[in-house]
Amino acid sequence: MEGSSPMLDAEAVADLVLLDPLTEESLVQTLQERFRRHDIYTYIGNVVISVNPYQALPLYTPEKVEEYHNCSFFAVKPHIYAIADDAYRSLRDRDSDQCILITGESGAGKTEASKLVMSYMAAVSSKGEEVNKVKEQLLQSNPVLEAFGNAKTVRNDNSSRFGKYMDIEFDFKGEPLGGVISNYLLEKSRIVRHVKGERNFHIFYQLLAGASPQLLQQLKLRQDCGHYGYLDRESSSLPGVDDAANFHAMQDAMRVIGFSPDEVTELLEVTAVVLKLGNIQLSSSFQANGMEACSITEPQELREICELIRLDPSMLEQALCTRTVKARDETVLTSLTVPQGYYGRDALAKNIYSRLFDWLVNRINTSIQVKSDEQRKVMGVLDIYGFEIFQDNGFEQFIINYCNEKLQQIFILMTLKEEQEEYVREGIQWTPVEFFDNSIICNLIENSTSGILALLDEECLRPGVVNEDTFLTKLNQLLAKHKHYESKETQNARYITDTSLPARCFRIHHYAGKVTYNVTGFIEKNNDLLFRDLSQAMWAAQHALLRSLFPEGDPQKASLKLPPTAGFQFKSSVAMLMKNLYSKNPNYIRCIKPNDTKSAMVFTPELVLAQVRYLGLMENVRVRRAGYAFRQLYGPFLQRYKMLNRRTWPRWDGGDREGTEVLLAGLAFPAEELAFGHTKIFIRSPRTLFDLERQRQERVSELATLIQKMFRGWR
Ligand code: AOV
Ligand code: MG
Repeated sequence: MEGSSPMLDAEAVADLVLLDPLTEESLVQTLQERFRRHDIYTYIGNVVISVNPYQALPLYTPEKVEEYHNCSFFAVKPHIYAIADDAYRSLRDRDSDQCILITGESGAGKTEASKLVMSYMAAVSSKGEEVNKVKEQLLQSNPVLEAFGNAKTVRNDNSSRFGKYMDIEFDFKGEPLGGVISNYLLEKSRIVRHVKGERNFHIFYQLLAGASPQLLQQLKLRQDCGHYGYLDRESSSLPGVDDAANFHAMQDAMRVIGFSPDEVTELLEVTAVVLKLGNIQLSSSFQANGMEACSITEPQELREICELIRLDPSMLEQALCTRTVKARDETVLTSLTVPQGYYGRDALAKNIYSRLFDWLVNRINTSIQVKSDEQRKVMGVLDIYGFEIFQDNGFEQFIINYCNEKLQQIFILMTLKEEQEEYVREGIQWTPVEFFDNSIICNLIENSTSGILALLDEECLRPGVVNEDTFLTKLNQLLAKHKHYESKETQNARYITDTSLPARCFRIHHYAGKVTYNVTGFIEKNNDLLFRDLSQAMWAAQHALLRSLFPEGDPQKASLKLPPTAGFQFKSSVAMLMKNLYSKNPNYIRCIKPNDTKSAMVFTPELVLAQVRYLGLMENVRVRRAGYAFRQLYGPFLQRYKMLNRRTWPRWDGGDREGTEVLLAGLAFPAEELAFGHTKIFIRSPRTLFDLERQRQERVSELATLIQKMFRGWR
């Protein structure tokens, strides 16, 4: 421990708990100064903040792995490996299940962080043929899921369009046995529509660029992206991304995971069908009875799709252009209008793809699941979309932000719980901490009778004319008094300074800021309905995989019960996730994106400040140092500072705790600044610690001068 401590550089403290004074400004400045020095990692206690460097830094070499493996958390610079190592050792040696929660906005580095954590654990756990196979399978799930679940967006060239939680399971020796992946709400609207400059999911471009001519022929595809209505010629290729190479890597990964060649073929056939559905063109014609009807103008694409899925083309044609309506005992075939036909076609494409994605996750799980029933310990890794505030926010943002609200809740509660437990363990008096409890906002959204999701479901089920306006009116009636709810209507009733709220919108005051949601599309997206004729047609296909995706298409099983809504499903899976996380010891990685241009070395303070707020970092620091900002085991503490007291320097022969007491008694700090726990010394304010450090520096130079003088004397 020579020279300055990696923790205690006053200009750029490595642990923000030691920030003095603590302001949003000083916090951002510290991150900026550290970023300038390529120190992209910073702590808040045992939380890691990671600022995306947008360049390859030499931080992840095998030597770095060695450096962090088995070292003490606070003896080395902050690093994602340090938290991974700490979590891994707690799991292995203290038998405590862990979870690693990675949050941050789009492009902040969550997915990269999750991969770094996984590869670190693979590197430090033991090696053996069987274990290596498991590790390979776990790691190779990434390229497969990224091919199907990631896409280029304006914010991130490799943006995850789904939430992912992975449990990695270990045996008692700390060797990985397998895992389970859960996925949350894939952004399936991307299949049929994407913003200019963005792309559809990677897999389509990879397939067209990387498949051999034979494979393309087998899938009845053309290599040209521009041929496909769901793709976009202009942004078909990305600088620095080799879609063809990624396709081959993805195929290799599937092989490692254990997909059979037939399974891969079936998977790609269904993928091709989705792409081809986008090329089905409809036009209107008039029936004999004078009614408008919709018909398919390009039968070639339809025929090819039906060859791929082994279905009678007339059946698919009928399902795309008409709808069976049951009236009493009669069934009547009514013709769809052209917009209805396109709506059905797109809904079908979205449904096939999102169900295919679920199938893919399940299929990977079948390979990586632990087969034996031995005792296991679990490390969960959560890589989910961060808080989003756009110009226009819809149902997707509402759902994503709800999830983040829940994660913030669990974050505050668990950090507090952990603090409290440490104080009890150390025998130190715990004084309750004031903090903002966001359960009031969670409740506004998820309460089972009066929450926004429940009211939306109610509206979706109500017979008669339902539309978003009646939904909004209902929200306004029932939530007018809620402190965190606002809309044009309710604004009149209360004194609100900001009256910029547009029509058809409501606003929620989230912990991270105010977000205005436009209700357009809420009902349709929540219902997520597929015409029954279409699911029945899919079920009738002889393609085993496709057919298995549409069990409700079986006419025998046809029930009138509506499937659960998208909101309801999401709420249930979030509740399950929270329960799972609560049962584990949390470790946090909070990612920050330093600029909007994906540039190396550019740090835009205003952008970072906004994220510091979204992530609730100030609240985090406050909770962390509500009692004592700094704590350290007696041994290392005494070692570092013993030179400040003649009774403890150069040697102290007693115990570490007594030594620390003697040392500090000689320094005359106010009594309330210090607390002596069973194994650790606690220091209340950062100032006291810096004072100690300054005195130590002075003493070090004093001693150095002394030694120099002695040298001169000898010469
Ligand atoms: P995200 O997961 O947080 O966004 P990613 O992990 O995909 O963000 O990171 C975005 C890009 O930033 C990567 O593709 C890398 O180019 C770069 N990057 C991230 N972390 C590092 C690092 N540690 N070192 C070097 N480059 C890095 V999203 O999934 O869009 O919410 O939805
Ligand atoms: Mg991601």
